[in-house]
Amino acid sequence: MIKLYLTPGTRAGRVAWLLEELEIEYELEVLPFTKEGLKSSEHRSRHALGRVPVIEDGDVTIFESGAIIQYILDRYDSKGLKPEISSEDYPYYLQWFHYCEGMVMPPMNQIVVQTILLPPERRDETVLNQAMNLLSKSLNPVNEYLENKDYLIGNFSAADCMLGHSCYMANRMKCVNDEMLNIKRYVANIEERTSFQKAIQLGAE
Ligand SMILES: N[C@@H](CCC(=O)N[C@@H](CS)C(=O)NCC(=O)O)C(=O)O
Repeated sequence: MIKLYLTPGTRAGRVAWLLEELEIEYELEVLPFTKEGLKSSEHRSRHALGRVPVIEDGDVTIFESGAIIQYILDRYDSKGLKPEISSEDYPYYLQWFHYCEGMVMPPMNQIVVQTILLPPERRDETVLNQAMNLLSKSLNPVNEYLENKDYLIGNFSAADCMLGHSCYMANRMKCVNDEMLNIKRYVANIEERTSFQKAIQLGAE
């Protein structure tokens, strides 16, 4: 059985969300967002940087949310959450799947560092403003693409577990401005999904 190492409120929610959508049974280990929780030698043996998500599946231990999601889709029944390679949707599925960690998360990471992780005396407003600006620019093409769409690809796909989760987080951090109506609507669609609700509540009880 897959074992998922998850810290509440993090990217690990993407993997939990996919597992819930696919109705795959999994074991959960919740690690607190603390030095003891993530930087223990035990967790560093799974991920050298002491980060989440990580999954174990038999002899396999794998990290990186995107890689984990692809792995699960390829090794388990993907239930149509990944378009066929020959389909018209496939290139755009790949594009948005990777746009998440490639373009949206770098400024988001910086915003988290500058607003939460650094002690107030080490925060830099210029760096924060640059990151906010870059995040907004990175979200613009997503907002445009979502015009007249409920989800990125078809009725729902694993690209939503990646980029949709980032849009949800950006919105929670008040980084989606009021003009990005399509992203606001998209996040509302995501929030209605039972699997998403379950995934983001994990470890919070
Ligand atoms: N690109 C990685 C990023 C992993 C990552 O940075 N995870 C964060 C949580 S969202 C983490 O574990 N942070 C702990 C730390 O920075 O010490 C992925 O997509 O899995």
